[in-house]
Amino acid sequence: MSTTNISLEDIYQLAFDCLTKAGADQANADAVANTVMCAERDGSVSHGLFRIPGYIATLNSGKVNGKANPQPEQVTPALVRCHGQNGHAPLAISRSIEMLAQSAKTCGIAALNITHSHHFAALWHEVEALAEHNLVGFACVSYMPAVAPAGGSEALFGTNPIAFAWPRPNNTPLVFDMATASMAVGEVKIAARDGHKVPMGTGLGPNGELTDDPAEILKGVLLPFGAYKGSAIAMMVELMAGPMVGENLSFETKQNDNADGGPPQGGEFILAISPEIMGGSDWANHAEKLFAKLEAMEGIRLPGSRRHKLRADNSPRAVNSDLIEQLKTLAQ
Ligand code: NDP
Ligand code: PYC
Repeated sequence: MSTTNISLEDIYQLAFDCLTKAGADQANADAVANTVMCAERDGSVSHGLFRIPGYIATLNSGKVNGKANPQPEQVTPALVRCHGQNGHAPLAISRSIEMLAQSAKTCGIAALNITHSHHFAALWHEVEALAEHNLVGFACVSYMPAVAPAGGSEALFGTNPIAFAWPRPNNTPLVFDMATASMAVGEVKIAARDGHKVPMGTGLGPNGELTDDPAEILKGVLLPFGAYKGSAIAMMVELMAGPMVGENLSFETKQNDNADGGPPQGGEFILAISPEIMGGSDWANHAEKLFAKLEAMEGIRLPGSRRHKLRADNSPRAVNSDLIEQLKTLAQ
């Protein structure tokens, strides 16, 4: 694969230009371009520039409103709701997080429901934003059927990611952000594009056979991580990001989607908890004892640490050259 070095500023600008060219207004294009730039910066390549053609497809097909103006509302002291106005999710999220954080600081625990929104990004943005307020964050979102429930071979669950952040005062937060599928679809597509195999157990080919060929899995189905345990968590996400927030289950999402290849409409559930109110003033020091034990163990690293290390490096990123050329054409 040939790559082109591109600065973080140029990554942002390329994404922004593609989005505005396709009809997004300044606020929406800025929110998505920032999410994409942060993903490239942190090495989350499957949710960086790679996603721009999908975002553009939804603007071109008219499925997504590039001029959405989502406004969060305080439903109860501990519940914030944001109707996404059929826009891409990043603007609805960035406009709602502050209200959620203030609610959690008042009530000890608060939730945010986002509906009528199109999520195509990594989830760590939303939970890290809460950790910056010294809050514990949890987020989940569903997708479209791509994953067979454990024991089956037919897609029903989305790749349904969950993300968790634990604030560490004077340090980067502890964050994990993972699909409940063995691998995100984006990662499987990148492996197929770059000619890499994936671990056996990632998914099944079109005839239900186990395979390590990502192109075959894309014609077949992904498996949940951790067999029936991951399957149960994927099911939980279906419920929490669907009926619990007044949104669709993944199979319903697919029935309503126009198959333009971009993110479908769905919901997101985000929870914020104040460990200070919940557990008392020793929460941070107490948690550090666990992190110290983990970091002292041979072969262990904290989730999120790879991304945070990459974030400290401001130098240009190597991006697939064909993708850059495709995006330059879209931006003109
Ligand atoms: P990965 O399997 O790459 O990583 C999952 C988590 O595990 C990360 O927090 C990662 O931390 C951590 N991790 C990885 N290796 C280790 C290790 N050796 N030790 C400790 N921790 C480790 O992610 P996925 O493929 O499951 O998901 C990729 C992205 O796709 C996510 O950001 C997710 O939000 C996104 N996604 C979005 C969807 C949507 O609908 N919007 C749907 C599905 C996925 P680190 O980052 O430091 O490596
Ligand atoms: O990579 O599985 C994925 C995904 C779905 C929606 C956004 N990312």
